[in-house]
Amino acid sequence: MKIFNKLLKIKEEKGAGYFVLIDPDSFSIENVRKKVNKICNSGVDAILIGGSLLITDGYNEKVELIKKYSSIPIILFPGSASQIKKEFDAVLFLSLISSRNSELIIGKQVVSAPILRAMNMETISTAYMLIESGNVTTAEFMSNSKPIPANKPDIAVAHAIAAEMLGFKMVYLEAGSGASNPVSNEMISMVKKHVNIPIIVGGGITKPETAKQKAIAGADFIVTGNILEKKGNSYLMSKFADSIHK
Ligand code: 1GP
Repeated sequence: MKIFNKLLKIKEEKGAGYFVLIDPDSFSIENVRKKVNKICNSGVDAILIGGSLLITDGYNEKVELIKKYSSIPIILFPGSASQIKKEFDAVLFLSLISSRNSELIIGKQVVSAPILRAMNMETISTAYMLIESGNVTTAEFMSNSKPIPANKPDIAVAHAIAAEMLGFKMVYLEAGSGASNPVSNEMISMVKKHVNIPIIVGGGITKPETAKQKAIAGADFIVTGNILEKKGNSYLMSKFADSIHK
């Protein structure tokens, strides 16, 4: 079964799905097995791997080991085309539709599309929107683009409708890693009302109760990253999974 269909099934069966984002820079090769086992045993539905920057060595080896030890899908959340590897089960094929930077909307995708096709990699086209979140996030800085104002859900809605019309499979409402404020429930529910494609929500979600509220507002998949890097414990991950799943 295609990974996208698996994700749809998870959403149907559990109400909403839970993704954990891991940044390859945040752990050592020696810790991969333990880290992946913890994630897979805590009710997480898929592992997203990626980061705007890769600073430390060992990326290739880490991805190979994550694939070896993971019993759930591993999906690339790409910061750049150089992060593509055959070990991924699928790639979130992102287009930064909230920007007006053509390189990030279509340029990078044109460079990576033939590589992905040659690998026969599953691509999940995802309309990626940065939402203003109280501080300048890495994604905002690196993309040199203006996020959608947090108090203008109608702008996010218009982008999401355009994304659906353009044939994207998913929409990602991104407050940015380590955001002070996650995407508001109001914005999520307004986007949900206007489009039928699944909505991923991430950035600054640090409490299971917050994740639950995002799922109730209409998020189909919730992503947490930072909070688990800080507190990396299975208990917290299980709490997130329980709060997100119905
Ligand atoms: C970032 O949405 C993800 O791309 C996760 O954000 O690290 O703040 O959980 P956090």
